[in-house]
Formats: sequence, C-alpha cells, structure tokens
Amino acid sequence: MSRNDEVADLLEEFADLLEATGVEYKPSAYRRAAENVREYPAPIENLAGEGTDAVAGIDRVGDAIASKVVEYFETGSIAELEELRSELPVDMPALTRVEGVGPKTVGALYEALGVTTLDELEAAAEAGEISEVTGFGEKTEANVLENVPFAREAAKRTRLGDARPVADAALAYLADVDGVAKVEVGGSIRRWKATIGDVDLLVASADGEAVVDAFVDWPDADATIEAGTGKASVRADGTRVDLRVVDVAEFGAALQYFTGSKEHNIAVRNRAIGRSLKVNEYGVFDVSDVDDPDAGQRVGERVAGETEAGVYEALDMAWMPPEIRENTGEVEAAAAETEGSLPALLEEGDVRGDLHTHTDWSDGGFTIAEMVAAAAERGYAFHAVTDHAAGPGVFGNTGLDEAAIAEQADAVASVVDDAPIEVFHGIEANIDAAGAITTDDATLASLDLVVASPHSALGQGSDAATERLVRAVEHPEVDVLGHPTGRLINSRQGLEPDFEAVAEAAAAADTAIEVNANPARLDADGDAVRAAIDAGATIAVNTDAHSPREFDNVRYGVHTARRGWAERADVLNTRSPEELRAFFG
Ligand code: DGT
Ligand code: CA
Ligand code: CA
Ligand code: ZN
Repeated sequence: MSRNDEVADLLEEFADLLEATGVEYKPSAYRRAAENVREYPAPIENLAGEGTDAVAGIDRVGDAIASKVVEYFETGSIAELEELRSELPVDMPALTRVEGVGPKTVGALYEALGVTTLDELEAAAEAGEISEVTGFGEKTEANVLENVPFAREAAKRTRLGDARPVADAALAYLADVDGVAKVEVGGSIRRWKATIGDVDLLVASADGEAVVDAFVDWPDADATIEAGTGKASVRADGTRVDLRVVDVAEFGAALQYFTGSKEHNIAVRNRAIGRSLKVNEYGVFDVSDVDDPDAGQRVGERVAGETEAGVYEALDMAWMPPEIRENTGEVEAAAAETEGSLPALLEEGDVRGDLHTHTDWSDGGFTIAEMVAAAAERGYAFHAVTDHAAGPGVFGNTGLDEAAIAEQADAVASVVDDAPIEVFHGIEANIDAAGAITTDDATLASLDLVVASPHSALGQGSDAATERLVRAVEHPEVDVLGHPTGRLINSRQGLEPDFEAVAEAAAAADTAIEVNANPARLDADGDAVRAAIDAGATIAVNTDAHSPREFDNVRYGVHTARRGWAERADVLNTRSPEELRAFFG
C-alpha cells in the first residue's frame, strides 16, 4: 500500500467516525480530501515534509486536514483521530459491511446498546433490542439478521483488487532476493478470482532458509504468522501471504498444484491414474514398474516437474491459462486432439478503449478533456464519456437531466476537435425497478451510445431481476448493460438474474453485457460471462473510471472476462472506432 493510500484510508476512517458521532458536513470534506490524496500523483510524504501549506495545495484538502496529515507524518498518529477511536471503539469496517448499516447507525447502536462487533450486532438483533432504539424499527432489525451472515463471510476473504497489489509487491521483492531462481503467484490470485482467501507465492531456490528469512523481513509484512523450513506465512495489508520454496526441478509441478483449483487438480490427477502416471506437487512420475505407487511422494521415474507446461504435456494435455482451471470443461478441452478446443483468451493488450467512464459533469473528479487525454496517453484508440443520468439510486444530484446532457454534448464536441482519438458521447442511464430507462428516448437517441445500469432496487427477487434486465437490454437505444447485478463485492449481494435469459435477449438485441472492471464490482462475473458468450452475446470490458488512475483497473476486467472464456472476438472494446459506431447503430 502506498503512503498516499495509507493516508487516504485514515481520512476515510476519520470521516466515518465523525459521521458516527453525528458531526455534519465535515465527513464529506474528509472523504473528498481522501479521494484526492489517493489520486495525488506524487508521494504525499514529500509534501508533508514541506509543511501544511504544501499539503493544502492538493485539490480539496483544506488547512485543517493538511495539518493532520503533517501531524501524522511527524508523530506517527493523529491525536484527534485517536480520541475518536477511543470514544467509539467499534469495528467500523466489519459493521458497515452489513448492507443498510452505515457509520450513523453504528454510532447510534454503540451509544444505545454498546454494540462494537458483528457478533454483538447480531445478538442485539436476535434479542429484539435494535427495534427498541429510537429511530430504528423492526425493518432495521430484520435487515441486520438477514445481512450479517454475508458480512461475516465477506470478512474472511479479500477482494482481488486489494490482494493483487500485495501479491505484485511480494513478487517484485522476492525476485530481487539472492538465490531466487524463479518466483510466481499461485492459488486464486493466479486464477484471478474476485475474492482471495490467501495469497500463494512459489519460489524456486536451492536455499530455502535464506529465502524464508528474506520473506519474513519483507518491509510490507506487518506480522509473521509462521516460518518453517522452506515455507512461511505473513500478514500484509490485512491479507495472509503464504510462501513455499521448492527445488528448481520441481517448480513446475508445484506451480501446477498450488495454482489449483482443487477441482481442476482432482480431474488432472484422475487422468494420470489411467495412464500409470502419478502427479503431485513434486512432479509427474511413471509408476508402471512400481509395486506400490503410494509408497512415497517421489516413487517411480520422474517424467516431468520443472515446468508447468511439461506437467500437462506428460499427461497429453495442452497448457491452459490459470483463469479457466475450475474443472468446467478445460481438462477435456486441453486433452482433446483438435486444434482450437481451448479458447484463445482475450489479452490486456487487445483492449483499445473504454466505453464507460465519468467526468466532473457527474461524480468523476476530472474534466472531459483530462479523461480523453489520459485515454490517448494510454494508447487507446477511442474513449466514451458516459456520465450518470439523473435517476433512482444515483448518488446525490450528480446525475444529468436531459437539458444537461444536451449541454454536455456541446462540451464533448468542443473536445472532439482537438482529440487525438475517437471520442464517443454517451450516458450511463438508469434501469428502474421495472426495467424502464429513466431518460427520455429522444435524448438517448441523440447520443453515440447508451450504457444502462441498475442503481436502485438491488434486493429484488430473481424473477423480477431477470425480467427487468431483459426489458432493459431490449430497449432499442441501449447498447451496453452496465454492471448487471449491481453487486459490491463483500458488501452487497446485488441482483441474481437468470443470466442465460438475459444473455439470450442481449444477443438478439445486439446489446453488449459489461464486465465492470472496478475491483469492488467485477460485474458481470466469470460465470455470467461464460453464459453470455455461450448465448452469443457480446462482452464489453469497461473500467467505469472516475479518474485516469482507474483506467489501470482494466486488468481486473480482462482477467474476469478470461475466467468466462472470453476471446478477442467476443469483446466490443477490441474493435475499431468504425466497427463500434456500426455496433451502436
Ligand atoms: P483461496 O485461497 O481460498 O482464495 O483459494 P486457493 O485456490 O488459493 O486455495 P488455497 O490457498 O487453499 O490452496 C492453493 C491451491 O493448492 C489450491 O488452489 C489447490 C491446491 N490445494 C490445496 N488444498 C488441496 C487439496 O486438498 N487437494 C488438491 N488437489 N489441491 C489442493
Ligand atoms: Ca490461496
Ligand atoms: Ca494458501
Ligand atoms: Zn458508471
């Protein structure tokens, strides 16, 4: 975690605690400051070293907040924050993970009932105590009871977007350690699952002890969980990181094994048994001349182990990308003789632009020109401006009404003249609970493209959700179905539609289904992408960027699409601006 992120997290915690104690206005000032500190392109500690004025030079960071940032770098803590923490000793992240429970509710329930943890919250709801508190009713209580289990599960797993940077940092660190011949991530991180139980790292080295010593000394490690011979676990940024050190000759076999998934490994092992081969984390062994293949881990003649491709080859299988190793047909596809039975998955470099982004016209932090310039800077061929339309569930009054959309069209047109890349003017319209689009058809028709997303009524039943999304994708002006379920990973379940039905309707209507690459969303997920592609629908991989920095999230979208077996031809963002215009119609 960068120090900018660290400071931004503190300011957000500050905001939550202030809000919980009933302070008005200040919390949003702290949140805005946090956002700009996070986005600030240079290390904030340099500014802090120059003093309060320098820090206050950051957009939307006032003197009061700037002086707290300086205090933090000078003393290691912020006195007022420490005071708030002791005044309100609650597990804020866990409690606010319960849908419908915000900092204000946490503050009120602490005040009235002394609730500090999820367990205490659940107990209070079960005892009927919450509905007795002024301002709360049975509805809040029922909501708590319904949503605590999801929040508890969520607490056990880290979002990919939080774990992946930890893994990347560990990889970079270990690659420079003496005696490390190879280093790779394995497990769910390598398969790019949306949530991660723990990060698995694998090193090839002859000196396991030295590598383990270096690993527990990793500056990002906050604590050592265990350290043994050739293996160790640490905690970094709240996530458990497991390291195993193996011999170079066994690295490929270990990588295959520890990449998983478990279900994939079982299918692979079963294939080996039929061929008098034994496959495990140490290698592939020919056991045809062995009396007891279970006599040890390395019995028989080693036929593979140094490389992962070699392991699959020994089993007459093609190597396949980790994202699809979930035993959902990839083992059979990799074993088939036919060329092309495995998908040629979408690559990050195939993406030529973003079709869902925001500017300061709605809730983004940057101008149209700044976002377009950043897209061009990345080497993109096109960029779509799709600010929020006004409608249900859109935060505050940041959404554009029809008049504002028309006004924005002129603003976009004036940027287009100087833009080095193709710029599309679109909108992120809202799908209401019944599936209607809440912006006038005439306005929608005037735009290059329409992304339509659900932002409200995200708890409705599965049948209603299916009907709603089918109706939306069939709307003649809608080009892309944005974040179809509205889920927020680890914090909101979102809609649970029948994806096959939605995908069939989308395919027939030529509406693309989005993989929203924001790591809080990853929506549609891999399974939904697979259903969409099977139904013949087109996929759009969009970041929903509210700042240039968020363009970097595209990798999470690409790898999520890969989990759904997406190939280049399935994905809208790989096409030329002319082809896109044709698709938008
Ligand atoms: P996670 O950490 O819960 O997000 O998921 P993974 O897939 O990273 O699982 P993890 O960390 O428990 O183990 C890493 C890999 O090791 C896993 O993907 C497959 C392999 N593995 C672990 N336990 C077993 C097992 O009991 N049988 C087999 N065949 N493989 C296993
Ligand atoms: Ca893992
Ligand atoms: Ca593990
Ligand atoms: Zn958006």
